[in-house]
Amino acid sequence: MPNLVVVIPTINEAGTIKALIEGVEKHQAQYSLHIIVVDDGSTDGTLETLERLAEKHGNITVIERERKLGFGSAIRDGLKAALQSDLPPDMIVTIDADLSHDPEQLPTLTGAYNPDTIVIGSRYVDSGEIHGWGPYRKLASSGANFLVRVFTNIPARDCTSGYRCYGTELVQAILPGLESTGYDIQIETLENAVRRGHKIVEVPIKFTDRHTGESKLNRNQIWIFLRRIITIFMSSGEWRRILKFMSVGLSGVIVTEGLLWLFTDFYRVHYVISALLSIEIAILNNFIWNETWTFKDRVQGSGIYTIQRFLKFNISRVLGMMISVSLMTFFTEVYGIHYLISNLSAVFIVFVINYLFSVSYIW
Ligand SMILES: Nc1nc2c(ncn2[C@@H]2O[C@H](COP(=O)(O)OP(=O)(O)OP(=O)(O)O)[C@@H](O)[C@H]2O)c(=O)[nH]1
Ligand SMILES: [Mg+2]
Repeated sequence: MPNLVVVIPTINEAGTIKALIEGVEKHQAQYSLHIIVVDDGSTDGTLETLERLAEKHGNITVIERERKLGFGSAIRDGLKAALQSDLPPDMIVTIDADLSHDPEQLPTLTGAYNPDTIVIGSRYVDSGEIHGWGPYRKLASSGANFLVRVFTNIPARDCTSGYRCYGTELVQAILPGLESTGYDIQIETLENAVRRGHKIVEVPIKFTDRHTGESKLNRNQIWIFLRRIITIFMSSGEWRRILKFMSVGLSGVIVTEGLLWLFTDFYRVHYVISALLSIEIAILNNFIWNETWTFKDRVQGSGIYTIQRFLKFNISRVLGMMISVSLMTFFTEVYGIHYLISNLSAVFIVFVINYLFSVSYIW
């Protein structure tokens, strides 16, 4: 039977903590189970409920902290305590206390366990579900994950999910380097793991919005999260990808101009045909460089998947050119901007769109 420690951060979760813990305890037959609750000064009866549950089950430790020290800090303290448990854990699961994460799905997460892996209970893989979120929460969550995808090298769809199963070796490796006190701990853990060559696996979960209790997620956390993305973007060298993408774009311009000259002046092809031919060859040139250099580490699948990526790339470039010409015409005709400046602005806008599209939908 594997040793499992379940870490639960809480502040005022009296409405759900009992059901959650009973739900976890149901799996007693499957694991040698230990539960660690990290509470930040609950005043609604959470602690009293926990006391009763601890007496009943005998495998619950409550770390009582006097005031709100932050979600990330609670997770770090929970992981640290898990490593120091009497029975050294094989794996450590983190789960929210508000029943958004279904304890029934614990075996789904631990089933994908590996000592050097983080298993994410994911809402954004096939069969993943979200119940009860309005459009604003959906947009905020997708937006956060989109930014992580674009600006970091974390290969996961649901980087903000807190339902996870960590291999113990992995926690031992990454814990000393963690510093987040807020919700940004979610991406800090993933980035640290990726940097050390550990793996990330996602399994589908059903996520349900909290029915009781108050959300602890405030606006301030959004800025802290964005700051963490920028820190990772700079420190992981992810910014180099943009420079690579830019140089590939420039190589495409050189290829187009060179071939245009060659076909038109040397082979006497009509310059419009030459242009079409050279543009298509330049697209192929750019694709090959991006596939084998810019996004080499993100390439998933070969053969038919490479062809699919090429088709997406090809279509996006043709659309990009059309947008570019339309924008240039618009800036020049409607705003009376000089056509060279219009062109430069259009090229810049399309470059940004192309990059975002490439990084999020192609590679
Ligand atoms: N100990 C501790 N626990 C926290 C802190 N902030 C949040 N939590 C707990 O962490 C879990 C996740 O917090 P939630 O408020 O549910 O955050 P969320 O799921 O992003 O937001 P909602 O959608 O409103 O539920 C819950 O169990 C909280 O009680 C904190 O500062 N300290
Ligand atoms: Mg919640």
